[in-house]
Amino acid sequence: MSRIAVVPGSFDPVTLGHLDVIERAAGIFDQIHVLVVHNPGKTALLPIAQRVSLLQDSIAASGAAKNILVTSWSVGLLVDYCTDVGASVLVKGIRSQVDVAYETPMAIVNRDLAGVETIFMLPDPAHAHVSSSLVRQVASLGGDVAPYVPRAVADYLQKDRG
Ligand code: COD
Repeated sequence: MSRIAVVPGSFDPVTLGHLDVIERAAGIFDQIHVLVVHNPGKTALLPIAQRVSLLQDSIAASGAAKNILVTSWSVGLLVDYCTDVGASVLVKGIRSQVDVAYETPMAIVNRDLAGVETIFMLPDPAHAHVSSSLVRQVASLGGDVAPYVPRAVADYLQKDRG
């Protein structure tokens, strides 16, 4: 049986930290579904379709695309998507105690609701400080985001700035 894991996130935009978790998960599971989900608690920078496109370009450029599908989900619970596609695992990156506190209740509820397990993956220390919100802030103030994001994202944000 093919083991599918879902790597969900806002990915607004995808960072090198996200990409590292996605690539490592792709080395463990048969199939990875990278799922772009709107987080109502955050003010969005990029439309969902743009985030999907930047993820696809970044994953293709990294050479890890073979068993990775990128899509989005806007209807209902995250675990509804998992049930629909037959995924039994969610993979989340954990950078700090703050991430643990945020993710733990969701992991327990997702198991209660649908029997979907959550696996927490520690970050590569090189990217442990990187977040999409940091990237959005640096970009909005005219700084260079290239050290934190895949090339496709840096080019897109640079172009956007004109
Ligand atoms: N290194 C490693 N991991 C990282 C890094 C990094 N540098 N940066 C981010 N991550 C991890 C995050 O910890 C997270 O696990 C994932 O990557 C995605 O991060 P973001 O910031 O893109 O996405 P979030 O945190 O806004 O998550 C959005 C979700 C929609 C996935 C989340 O809110 C969620 O799981 N919602 C559940 C909705 C639901 O069904 N609720 C009801 C039951 S709980």
